[in-house]
Amino acid sequence: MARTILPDARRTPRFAGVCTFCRYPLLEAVGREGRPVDWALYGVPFDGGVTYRPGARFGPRAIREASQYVKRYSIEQDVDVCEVLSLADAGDAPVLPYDIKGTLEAVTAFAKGLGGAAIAKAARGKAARSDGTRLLAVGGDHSIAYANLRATWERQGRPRGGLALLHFDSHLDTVDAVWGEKWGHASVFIRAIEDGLVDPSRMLSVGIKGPLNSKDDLAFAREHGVTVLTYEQFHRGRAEALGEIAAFAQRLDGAPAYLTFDIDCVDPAFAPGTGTPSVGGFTSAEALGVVRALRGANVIGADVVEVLPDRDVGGATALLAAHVIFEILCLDALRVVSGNAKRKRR
Ligand SMILES: [Mn+2]
Repeated sequence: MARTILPDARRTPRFAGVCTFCRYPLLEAVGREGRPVDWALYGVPFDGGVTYRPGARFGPRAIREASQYVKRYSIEQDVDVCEVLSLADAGDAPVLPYDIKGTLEAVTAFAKGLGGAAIAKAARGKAARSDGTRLLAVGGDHSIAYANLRATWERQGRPRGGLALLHFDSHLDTVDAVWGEKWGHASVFIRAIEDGLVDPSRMLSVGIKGPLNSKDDLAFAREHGVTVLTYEQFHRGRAEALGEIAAFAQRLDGAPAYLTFDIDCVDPAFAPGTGTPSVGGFTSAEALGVVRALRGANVIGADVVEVLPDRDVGGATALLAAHVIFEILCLDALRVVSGNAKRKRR
């Protein structure tokens, strides 16, 4: 029996019904076959952390709407996410539109309570996965990643040294403060590293492009040993860059890794609906390809952020974000399948 029961598209067509992410059931509606869920997807309708154009608070709704036509089987990865994983939409986290820090605390508390028991505690349980519910946050601006990262890290039993981070973005998001604000969307990873949630020596930033404020913008990443792969490096040698991404994932050797995907790493020609656009980036196909290249990574939490529907054209950006979510879930489904295959062989 499939772990995720979808509405039958022949009875309830994809254009009918109440929108949830990819038509996954609402968390409270998940039947016994799917408990505890493997992934709780939730929206964070917050854009109080932006430094340029606001509007990403409408991202979760737009992505839910765009995700109705995301199907369940991946040709490229040869995996059916609904067969393998129990997936649910947990609704939206509470936000305080005038308060970044307060929002991050509220979202963290919400996310910590979602789905099955924390991974460390659930290790002895008899759940299909036996390691609890993983969290996928849909933004919102990038500041919300801190909350989902913190909740994930805590549910992992606060691993010392922090989680590995697979980061797709135009920007490094390691600016100490903007206008005196230390929790905005440009400062997420400096805070996450300072607070021990992320291990910078196991952080990969993919798709970085300029122009930057100054050369100093790169200093924090360089000094802390972050691996940076710019879009231009990818563009000049695609096979080599994909190999580098795959090798990075392999080197993690199953260690828990968090994936954060800022849609602005995609060229605004393909993803115009974003708040801090930067020209010359991944095509839609390339964006899916770089996520697929992480095959084998143990993704224990993720976010997809910075979709700004008011600037979107024909819903292209929200649609791409929905497909990026699918690709992230495929990575985890693949790991489950390969883990099951190994157990059978023994
Ligand atoms: Mn970002």
